[in-house]
Amino acid sequence: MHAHTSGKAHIFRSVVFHSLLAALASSISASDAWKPDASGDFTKEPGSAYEARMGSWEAERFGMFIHFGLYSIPAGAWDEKNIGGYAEWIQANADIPAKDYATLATQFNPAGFNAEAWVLAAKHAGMKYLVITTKHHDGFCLWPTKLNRDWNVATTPFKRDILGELSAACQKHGIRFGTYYSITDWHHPAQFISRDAAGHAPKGSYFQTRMHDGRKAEYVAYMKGQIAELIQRYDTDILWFDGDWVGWWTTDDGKDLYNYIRSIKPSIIINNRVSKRGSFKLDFGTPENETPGAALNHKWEACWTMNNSWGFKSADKSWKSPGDLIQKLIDINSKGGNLLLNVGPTEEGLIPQPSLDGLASMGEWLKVNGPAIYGSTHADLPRPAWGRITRHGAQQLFLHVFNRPADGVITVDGIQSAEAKATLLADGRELSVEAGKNRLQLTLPADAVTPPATVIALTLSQGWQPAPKTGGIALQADDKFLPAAEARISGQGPLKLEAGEHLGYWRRNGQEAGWSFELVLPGDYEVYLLCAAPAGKAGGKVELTSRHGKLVAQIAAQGKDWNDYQLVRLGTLKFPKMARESLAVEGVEKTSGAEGFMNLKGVVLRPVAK
Ligand code: FHN
Repeated sequence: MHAHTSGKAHIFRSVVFHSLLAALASSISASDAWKPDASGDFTKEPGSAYEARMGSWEAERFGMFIHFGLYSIPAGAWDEKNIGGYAEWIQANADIPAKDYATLATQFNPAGFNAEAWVLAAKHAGMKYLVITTKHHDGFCLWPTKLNRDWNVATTPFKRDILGELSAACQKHGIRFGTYYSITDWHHPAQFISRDAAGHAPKGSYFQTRMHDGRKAEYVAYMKGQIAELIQRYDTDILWFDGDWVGWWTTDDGKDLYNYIRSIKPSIIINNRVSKRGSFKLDFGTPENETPGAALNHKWEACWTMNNSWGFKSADKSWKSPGDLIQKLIDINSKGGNLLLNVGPTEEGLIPQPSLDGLASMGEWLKVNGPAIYGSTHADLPRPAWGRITRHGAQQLFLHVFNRPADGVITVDGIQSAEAKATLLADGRELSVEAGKNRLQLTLPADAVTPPATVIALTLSQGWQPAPKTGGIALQADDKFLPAAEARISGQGPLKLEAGEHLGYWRRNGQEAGWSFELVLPGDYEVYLLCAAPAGKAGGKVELTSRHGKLVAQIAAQGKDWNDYQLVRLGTLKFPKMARESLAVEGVEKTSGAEGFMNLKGVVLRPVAK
C-alpha cells in the first residue's frame, strides 16, 4: 500500500523526479559525451548515450523560433505590392535583383531590438529554448562573421552583434540558445540562381540553387567556418539546419557535416535537415506547419508559424488563437514531440503584439498545467475523442480535456489498473475513478472545465497495455503512416473511428476517409491499406484518390476476423516534390451480402527502394 499523499504533492513529486532525471541528463558535460572510435562517425552513437544527450531537450518540450533578418524590412511587400508566400522568401518570390536586395543592408537598423525582451517573452511563455535564423537563404548573417566582409550585421547601420546579445540574454535567463543555419545560400558566389535568356528566374530556381562547377568544397568550407563561429563564439546548443533540399547537397555531405559539428561540441543537438530530412533522422525530425498523425519512431520537433509567415509579414493578420496554440502544444507533446513556435520580429526588432499576446496566454496556461507538459511524452494509448493524453513515467498520466462529453464521462481505453487517483491540476480537486474492463472512467463536473484544455492528473497503481497501433503489423522506418485517428470522415453513413485507432462501420457506399499530410521525401511510393476484411463478412471495391493519381482495388477476404489486419497493396503513386499532400479512400461498392467494406487502421505509403 503506498503512503497516501495529497493529490498535488503526489503529482509534484513525480514530476520533480522526472525533471531531476532530465536535469541530470543535461548535466552531462561535453567531456562525458560519447566519442566515436577512430572512424569519427558520431552517427554510431549508442542509444543510451543518445538518450542521455537528448533527454533534457526532449523534456523541455517547447521552444521559440525566431525569423529575423533583412527580409523583416520589406515585411512581405516590394514596390508597394504585397508579395505572396513567406516574407523571408521575398527576394525569390519577387525575383528582386541582388543589387536591389542588397540595399536593405544599408537600411538595417532595428533600433527597438532588445535581446532580453525577446528572451523574457520566451521565458514567460513557458518556452525553454530558442532558435534564431543566424543566416537564412538570403545568406545575410546576424553576427560579425569573419567568413564574409560585406554581408553581415557589422556592415549595416546597426552594427551590433545580435547573436552575441541574444546568447548572453539566454545565458542570463536560463534559456537554451539555438541557431538556425541555411545550407542553400542565394548570396554566396559559389551558388547561383538559374535564369532564362531574359534574365528572369524560372519558378523553382531559387528553391533549387545551383552550385558552380568545382566550387562546392569552397562553400562547404565557408559553412564549416561559420558553424565553428556559432559554436565557439556563442556556444550554441542547437544547430537547426534548413535548405537541405538542394540537389547538390547529399546525405553523405550531411553526415560529414554532422560529424564535423559533433567533433567540435560533442554535446550539441543537430536537426535532421543537416542531411536530407526525408531519410536522415538524427538528432530529431522536423515536420513543419504540420503535426504527425501519431507518435513517430524517432525524436521530433514540429515547427509552426503563429500566422502564416515565418518572417514578419505586415499583411498577414491570420493569427492562430491562444486556444489553438495551447491545444497544438498538447497535441504535439501527446505524440512525443517538441513544439518550436515561431515569432517574426519587425524591422524595428519588436515581436508583433499578436504574437506577444498568444505567448502570454500560453505562459499563463503553463503556469498551472506545466507538470503535464514538461518531461511529458506519448502515452501509447488509443487517442480519445475528448482530447489528448500525456504521460510521465509508467504510471502518471495527464488527461487534457478539450471537449467535455455531454454526460461528463471521461473514458480512458487501454488501461488496466486496480487503483487510480484523479486530480484536477487547476484546483487540486479529486475526482472519483471507476475501473472497467481495460478502461478507466471518471466524471468531469461541468463547473471544472477550464478551456482550452482541462487537465486531470491520473496516477495509476500499475502500468497499462499499449494500444494496438498497427494491429501487430510492423511498419518500416521510412513508411509514412496515415492513421485512422487522423482521418476526416465524409459522406452519409455510420463510418466512424473506433477505440481511437481504426475506422469501423464502413457499411455504406460513397463514404470516404481523407488525410492531409506533409510529404517530405519526394519519389515513388507503394500504397497499402492496413485493413481487416474477414471472409464472408467484408469486402468491396475501394478507390484511393490523390492529385497524383487514383488507385482502385477489390477488397476481398483479408484475415479471419475484424481484428486480423493485413497490408493490402493498392499500387504505386509518384509524389514529385516535398509538399503538403492529401488523399482519400472511398468505399465505392460493397460486396453483396457483406456487412461492411473493412476495418481500416490507416494508409501506409512506403518509399519504393531506389
Ligand atoms: O524555406 C524555409 C522557410 O523560409 C522557413 O525558414 C521554414 C521554417 O523552418 N523552413 C524552410 C521551408 O521548409
